[in-house]
Amino acid sequence: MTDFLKPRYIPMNRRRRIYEGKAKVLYEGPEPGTLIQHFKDDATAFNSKKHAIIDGKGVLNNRISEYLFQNLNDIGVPTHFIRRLNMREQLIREVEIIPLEVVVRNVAAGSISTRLGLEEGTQLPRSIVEFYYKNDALSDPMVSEEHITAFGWASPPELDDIMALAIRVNDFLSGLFLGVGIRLVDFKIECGRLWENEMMRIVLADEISPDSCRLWDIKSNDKLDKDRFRRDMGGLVEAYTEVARRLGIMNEMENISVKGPKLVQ
Ligand code: AIR
Ligand code: ASP
Repeated sequence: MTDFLKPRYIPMNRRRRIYEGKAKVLYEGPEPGTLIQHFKDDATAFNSKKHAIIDGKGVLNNRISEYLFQNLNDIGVPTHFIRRLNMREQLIREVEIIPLEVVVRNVAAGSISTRLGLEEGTQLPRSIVEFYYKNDALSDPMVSEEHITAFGWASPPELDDIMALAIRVNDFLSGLFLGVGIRLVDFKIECGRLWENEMMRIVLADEISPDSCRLWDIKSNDKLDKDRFRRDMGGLVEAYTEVARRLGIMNEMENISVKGPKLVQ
């Protein structure tokens, strides 16, 4: 093969790091307009006041997020996801991230319960979309559409697209999780601007995983998400593994939480 036709393999330590977040790293991708999204084992909560390394979490989130994004791609929801590359990494399209955390809630839990005095587990009258300004220094404050358009974080038509995307993702994922005995209580998404030629569209970016959703077992109400870490309940990897198992994506990673010497039988 002539040299320029060979796939460009960049050793991990020589890749250009574009951005490092709390749970993920973005590296330059193999083609212009692509990035590699790497899932770390870091868990943080309460704006990084609480931090731990949880072996295997990154592998699980990479696999679960791949599954959910691929399913969303398949029903025509535009996302940044191209394909999973390996245990911890996926190839994505480079987008300009809109600095909002878009939260969709079906059942009261977490900050809405605290803010409005709603008992956790109360069904909301309808799905509610909330916006938070993505800014660690300010602890991601809640903002309204007025703030978003006045400060130019997103234009009114972009905000319409973001809302429609968020509702579509909620409808699809609620059904998908219900089918495997899980209630989608709430979740957070991030959106980005993707340019193709002269056209721009809003696409789903970042990840969707038990780090960014509240997932409760339908029957027992057991928490299968990051609240296990936030609330010191333990069993996080076991819970994420259970989500992966129910989604039918466990196969090659049965033993990811097993570290150190293994008993040979
Ligand atoms: N979320 C918000 N910021 C970061 C994340 N992961 C997610 C939570 C929860 C939802 O958004 O994981 O699923 C609402 O969070 P809260 O704390 O506002 O109740
Ligand atoms: N905001 C994120 C969470 O609580 C992480 C963090 O605050 O460090 O899920």
